[in-house]
This record gives sequence, C-alpha cells and structure tokens, in this order.
Amino acid sequence: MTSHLFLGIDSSTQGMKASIISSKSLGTVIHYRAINFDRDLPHYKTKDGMFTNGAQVQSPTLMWLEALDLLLSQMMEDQIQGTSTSGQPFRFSDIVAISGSGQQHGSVYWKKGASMNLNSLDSNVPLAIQLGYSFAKMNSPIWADSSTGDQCASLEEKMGGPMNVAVATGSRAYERFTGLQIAKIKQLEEKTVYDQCERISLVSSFMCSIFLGKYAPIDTSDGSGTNLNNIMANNGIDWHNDAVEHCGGVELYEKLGSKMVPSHSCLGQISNYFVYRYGFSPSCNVISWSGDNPCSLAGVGLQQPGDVAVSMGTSDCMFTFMENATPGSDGHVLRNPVDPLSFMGLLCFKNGSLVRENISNQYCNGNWETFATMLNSTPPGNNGHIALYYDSPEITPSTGNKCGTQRFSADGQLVDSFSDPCIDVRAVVEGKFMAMRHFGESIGMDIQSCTKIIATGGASNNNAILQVMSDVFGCNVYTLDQSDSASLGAAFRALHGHVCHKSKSFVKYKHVIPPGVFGYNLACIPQEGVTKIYDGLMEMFVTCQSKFVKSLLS
Ligand code: ADP
Ligand code: XUL
Repeated sequence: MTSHLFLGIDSSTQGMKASIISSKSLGTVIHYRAINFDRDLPHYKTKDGMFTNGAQVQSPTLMWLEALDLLLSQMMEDQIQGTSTSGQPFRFSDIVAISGSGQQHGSVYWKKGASMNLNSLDSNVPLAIQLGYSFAKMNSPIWADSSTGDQCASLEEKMGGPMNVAVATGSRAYERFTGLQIAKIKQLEEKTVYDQCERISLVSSFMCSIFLGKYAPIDTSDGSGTNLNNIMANNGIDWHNDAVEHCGGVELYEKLGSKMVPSHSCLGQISNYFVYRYGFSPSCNVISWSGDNPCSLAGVGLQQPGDVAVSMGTSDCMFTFMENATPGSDGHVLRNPVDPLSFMGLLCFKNGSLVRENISNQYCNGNWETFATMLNSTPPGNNGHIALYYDSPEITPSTGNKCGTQRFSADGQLVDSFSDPCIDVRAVVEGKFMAMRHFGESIGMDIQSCTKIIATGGASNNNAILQVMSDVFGCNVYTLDQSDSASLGAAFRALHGHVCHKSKSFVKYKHVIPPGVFGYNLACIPQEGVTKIYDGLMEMFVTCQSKFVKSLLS
C-alpha cells in the first residue's frame, strides 16, 4: 500500500528545516533535512540569518526563496539516493499535503503586479531569480527588530492605552509586531515601498503563497502576532479596524487580504512549479502555514489547558494551551493553531541561544560540552550571583531599544565581573529560567501545578541546561526525539488540515494526532531540595531585573 506522506517546512531565523511524516507511523520522522543560512548561503552575508543595524533587524527576502530551492533540491537528491533519516525511502510524489512554519512577525512586501509572477512560476528558473523583482522591499523586517518604539506609543495612545491594545489584539503594542513595522514603513518609506506594495505577507503566508502560486491568507494564530487582529470576534478571523486604520490607513485592508483563516484551512493545491521541478503530485494539498511557536505547540503535542512547553531556538519562548484569553501587559495571547475555539499563551525572550552562544564562545571555546561541564561545576543558585544579559534589546521584560549586561553579587550589589567564568555560565542559564518562571506566573500560567515541561529547539539538546530548567520550575522536563518541533508540528498540521478538508468539517487535533504519538523522553527530574533554593532567590532576581530595566529605560 502506498504510504501517505506529509511535509512540514520551518522557515526560521537561522535556517530552513523540513520534516516528512507518514500516516502509517506518526511517531517516526521519515526524513529530516536542515540548511543554515550563514553557512549554506554565505553570499547573503547574514549573521545568524539576520542583518542587524542597531535596533533595526532585517533578513533578505530572496535568501528565503533560495533556501527553499536548496532544501528541496537536497531532499530530491536524498530521494534519488534512497537515503533518509529513518532509513525508509520516500518520494515527493507520495506527499499528500504540505504545511509550514515561519518565524513570527516578519513581513514581506510584494510589489504591484507580483501576483502575476506568482501565478506563472516557471519550473526551469529558481525562485529567487524569477521573483527577484517582485518585492517593494528587498529586506524583510523580522521579529528581532525593536526599532518601532514611536509607533508602539502612537498605537497605544490612539487605542486608549496598552491594556486596550492587549484586550483588542492579544498583546499590547510590541516593537516587532507586524502592524507597527508596517506603520513605520508607511511613515518613512511611503512612496518607495508602501504605495508600491500590493500585498503584505507574514513569513508564514509568504512561504505558503509560493507553494500555492497565489497569495495565501494569513492564519489566525500567526495573525495574532501583528497587533492588527481582532483576537476575540469570529474566532479571530477579522482585522481590528482601529488598529489597521491607524497603522496603515484603509488601504491596508487590501494589502493584508480581507480576512484571516483558521490555521487548519486547506488553501488549494500545490503550484506546478513544485510538480515539474521536484515531482510533487499535482493533487498535493497546501494547508495554511502558521508561526513557528504555534507550529511548535502542535509539534510537541500541547493538547489541554495547563500543558507547557519551552522552545530554545534563536529566541527562548514559553507557551501553553489556554481555553480562555486573558491578555495582559506582559506576554501574548494568540489564537490556537490546532483548535480554532481556544488560545495559546506565549512569552518570548529575545536573548536566548545567541546569548548562551556568546558566553560559550567567550569562556568555553564555543564548545557545548565544556559549557555543560562548567555549568555543572557550580552549585544551583550560583551562591546568590545573578546576572542579566541583554545583548540585544529584550522583549520580556521590555527594554525598548536598549541593551546591556548587569551582574550582581549575592547581596544584590552591582559588580563589574564575576570572579570565575563558571559563574557567568550558570548565571546566563538560571537567569533565563527565573525570568520565565516570574513572567509565566504574571500572565496566569499555573507554574505551581505544572508537572511537566516539554523542551524543544536547538538548546534542548543540552541536558545540563535542561536540569536547571527542571530545578527552577520544580517539574520534570521531557524532550522529543527530534528537537525541531516547528517543522514536525507543521507536518502534523498538514495531516490535520488534510483530514479536516476531507471530512469537510473541523476534526479535533487529538483525534488525528493522538497523544500517544508524542514519544516524550524524560530528560531531567528536579534534584532533591533544589527548587527551594530558587524559591528563595526569586525575589532577589526580580529586584535585580527591575533595577536593571529601570536603569536602561531611564
Ligand atoms: P531557530 O529555529 O530559531 O533557527 P534552532 O532551534 O535551530 O533555532 O536553535 C539554534 C540554536 O541552538 C543555536 O543558536 C545554538 O546556540 C543552539 N544550540 C544548538 N546546540 C546546542 C547545545 N548542545 N547546547 C546549547 N545550545 C545549543
Ligand atoms: C515570538 C517571537 C520569536 C519568533 C522567532 O513572538 O518573536 O519567537 O517567532 O522564533
């Protein structure tokens, strides 16, 4: 019997990754491939996939297109050679549905007339070449950007304060959220970009458009990262009129597309480009793409209220399944990507893997094993030493467009440096998890009764880091066989969307991807008596954090 395959692609900050699963054995990833932008596409000259210019952070739009062709051609080679991660052969022609995941908030500006190019893609010409002139802006602002402080202030003022924006859209105005990025472009680049642009996509709907060969709508879950959405009405498919008109004027409705769609929507069949160039079946369904954190939620199997996951990719994120929305001044509420009636809570910390990497490069020769050994050589609680490393402007807590590092001795006094680099290694890890614990509680995540955390993303490969997570939260930490939950979640969502499409109605995610599919591996359990050390440290940590943020913002 032919197996039905499902493909999920993650277009993330530092790379692009693909997972193929089979309906026959959902627990096995048939094939996984990843490319890294800096390494595999060095001619774009990105650093960690980005161009950073102070608070402004962008990525080259064409790099994502070139990456997609590179990834698929590598996979086609694997198919021909008969090599796959699982040892099981696969064929693109057996893929019945595809979906994907995009780094959240990033935006792509299609030039007037680009839809014609998209509708008539030539399978003989690489995407980055034939779509080379299709964009009003060659670099896309991405989630790491924090240059829109003025636009945030203006939206919050217009809507009657941060809480009003949060209640309306799920989050108060955040610098990286797409609506504020659009507002800035409209103000600064009106004639050259905004007026010339016929459509604005998120990274997710941009990549989905390529697969569809026409503009794809934005899904409700990733659309919740724009500050332009109406989080409550009609299961989140509407734009919020006040926000849209303030950020981009009435013309923005057309540029965004009339409505958002639930994340499980089937949007049509794959473009002939992929049929002729890579051998996909013309009947392959394209399911709406979504954000990377929403896809990770699907990939780690959060299925009920209270389930918590921590993703440690470029950014560190903590997210949870929520039945009801209670947006507040910290964190975000998004529509849920696997259940259109419920929500997901999200906290995002910008200074995640790259800050750990900096410490590792500085003190551990960039070797993660040395990092783990140094971490383990220091006692939990770090003898009271605390430090905050905001190499780039932090999102949670918000430091606006300011960055910096502060270290504190056990009595809460500022110090220039620690006596031993091992203290820095522990401080960078403990500080992140204490911040997560603090902000998690403040947005109503039930940290006290949480019994398990699922860890994912690049840094979840490091058990010493996971042990600190387990100790700070006082609960068991689990990992999945594949640490890239975003592309896996996208593949699961492809199957889910396909089943909903076939059934002509919504089918519960857990009926399609049963909880038993997620082979969780117990990575760490809290060490006896250690969580108490962090219970005692939390107050001091929060005081140091507030002091530092205050000094940065003053
Ligand atoms: P993204 O999806 O945002 O592109 P990934 O989930 O692929 O990011 O994670 C990439 C990050 O993972 C790298 O920046 C690296 O610092 C981190 N990483 C990879 N392996 C380890 C490890 N063993 N220990 C700690 N961090 C790691
Ligand atoms: C989430 C966020 C990042 C990006 C990139 O709000 O800004 O996690 O999704 O991973």
